[in-house]
Amino acid sequence: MKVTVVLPTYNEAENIALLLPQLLELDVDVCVVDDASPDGTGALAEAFALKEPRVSVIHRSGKLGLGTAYVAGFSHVLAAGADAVLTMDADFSHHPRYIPAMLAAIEQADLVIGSRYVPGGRVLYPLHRRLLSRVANLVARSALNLRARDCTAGFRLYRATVLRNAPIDRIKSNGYSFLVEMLRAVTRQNIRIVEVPIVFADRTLGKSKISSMEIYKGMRTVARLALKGDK
Ligand SMILES: Nc1nc2c(ncn2[C@@H]2O[C@H](COP(=O)(O)OP(=O)(O)OP(=O)(O)O)[C@@H](O)[C@H]2O)c(=O)[nH]1
Ligand SMILES: [Mg+2]
Repeated sequence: MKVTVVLPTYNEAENIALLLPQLLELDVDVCVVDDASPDGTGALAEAFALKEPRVSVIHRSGKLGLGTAYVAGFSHVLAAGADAVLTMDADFSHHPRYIPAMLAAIEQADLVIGSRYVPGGRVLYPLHRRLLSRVANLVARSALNLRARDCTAGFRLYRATVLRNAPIDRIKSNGYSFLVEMLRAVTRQNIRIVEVPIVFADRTLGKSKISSMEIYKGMRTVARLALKGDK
């Protein structure tokens, strides 16, 4: 099975300098989706791509958001023949050490989630962010009737068929709430979901991009989807 990692980046130069070599030790290809990061992440990724044919880079014109970065990455890697697509944050919150367990789990599943909220999973965030993450997850899960324990996780491994059958171009949200809307879109296909426990660590390098605007937009997305019902 050819597995490609879609790695959205915005100002993650220090992190990808360490992460790309670790990913390349695994049996995966990598597609970096960089939004013209001012810190030179795009150029650094390009230097890796020159040396290593398993790395490709999509350069976008500016910070266009996490959701559209995933969508751009999905179309690129599906066209290049990926059988499964892994998404993860580039800041080591999603540690590559969990990827082998996720790759093993996809043999019996259509979607594997690197999950903070199954036994063995944990979140090493400061208390206020832990609470925020819990509440966001609980609200999304109950309002939208989602089957996963961790509905807001960006650490996911999708079979290509799942992505091909999902109405991705109809997804309206772009930032972090894209993940919830995406989960809702794919779980309508009645797919097999397996959650692999992960310990989610806070970033140690680089800066956070999440803003209170994103949190507000996330709540608005859940409300919009819940009100729409099953239509
Ligand atoms: N291409 C692209 N990547 C983005 C954008 N926004 C965030 N990212 C990347 O998406 C991943 C998650 O973003 P983070 O800033 O780590 O968000 P977070 O994990 O909620 O916040 P922290 O806990 O502070 O790290 C990281 O790899 C970012 O570099 C964007 O607009 N475009
Ligand atoms: Mg992060």
